[in-house]
Amino acid sequence: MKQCLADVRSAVTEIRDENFMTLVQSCLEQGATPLEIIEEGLARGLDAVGAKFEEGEYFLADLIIAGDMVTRATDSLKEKMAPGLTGKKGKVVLATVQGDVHDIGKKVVGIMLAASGYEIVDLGVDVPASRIVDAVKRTGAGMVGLSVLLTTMVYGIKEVIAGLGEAGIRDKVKIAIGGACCSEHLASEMGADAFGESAIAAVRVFDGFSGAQGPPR
Ligand code: B12
Repeated sequence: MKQCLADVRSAVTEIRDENFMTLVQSCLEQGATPLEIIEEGLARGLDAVGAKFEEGEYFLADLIIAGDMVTRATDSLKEKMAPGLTGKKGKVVLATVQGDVHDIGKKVVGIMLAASGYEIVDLGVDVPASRIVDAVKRTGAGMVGLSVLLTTMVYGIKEVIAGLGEAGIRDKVKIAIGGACCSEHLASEMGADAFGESAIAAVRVFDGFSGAQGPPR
């Protein structure tokens, strides 16, 4: 791994905010791609922060600062990524389920999907199932990506699927899930069509879906 990626990773792990954006910028100048910086630097750093939080070494305030550092870096790297084929591969509604405010992974997935040619309708975080179903109907999207990081909120996935069923459009929409607490097993248990473990996997999963027709508008 490039040394600068390891430096970005340890700056996040150790929550060193001073000169952080300069470090990210210099990593770009040394030839790392925005995606490498996000996946190998920022995201791995946050994994370590999460582990320290779980062990009781870090507190909620640390999660907030680390999350903010990574959000700033991700937003700035997004501008450096080449625009995709702007929506040629179809529309994807993205959301973090109700009760869960984790935003970063969903955003990264949105950046990668947009760069690879999807039109993204990002509904944000803590989104009730009814808003997701409404967005699918309004936009005619054939694909939905749900982000879930909290084990306690996984039933949000089932609610979205039930809502699409009640609206009579479940068979027109493909659904993928992802986030720290998700797995293949959870996807099949909840009735989702696929699980993706990373933003790169998300592109593979949605490429497998594309051609999903979406509901009539
Ligand atoms: C940063 C962070 C926060 C920040 C979030 C800031 C923000 N703007 O998003 C804040 C401080 C708000 C936060 C709050 C809390 N958090 Co928190 N948080 C994290 C942390 C450290 C990193 C998450 C992250 O952004 N990772 C980086 C991104 C890039 O990775 P990612 O989300 O996994 O996404 C990637 C893949 O999963 C995938 N993916 C993601 N979404 C999707 C969607 C689709 C469709 C696909 C295909 C793929 C995909 O692709 C992404 C890119 O590669 C995690 C630790 C961890 N290991 O996840 C804990 C963690 C998720 N949090 C946890 C907890 C407990 C909480 C709190 C309950 C703490 C508290 N006591 O209040 C609150 C909950 C608030 C709420 N209601 O949601 C626990 C969850 C435990 C569990 N299993 O339920 C974790 C695992 C920490 C831990 N080890 O204990 N948190």
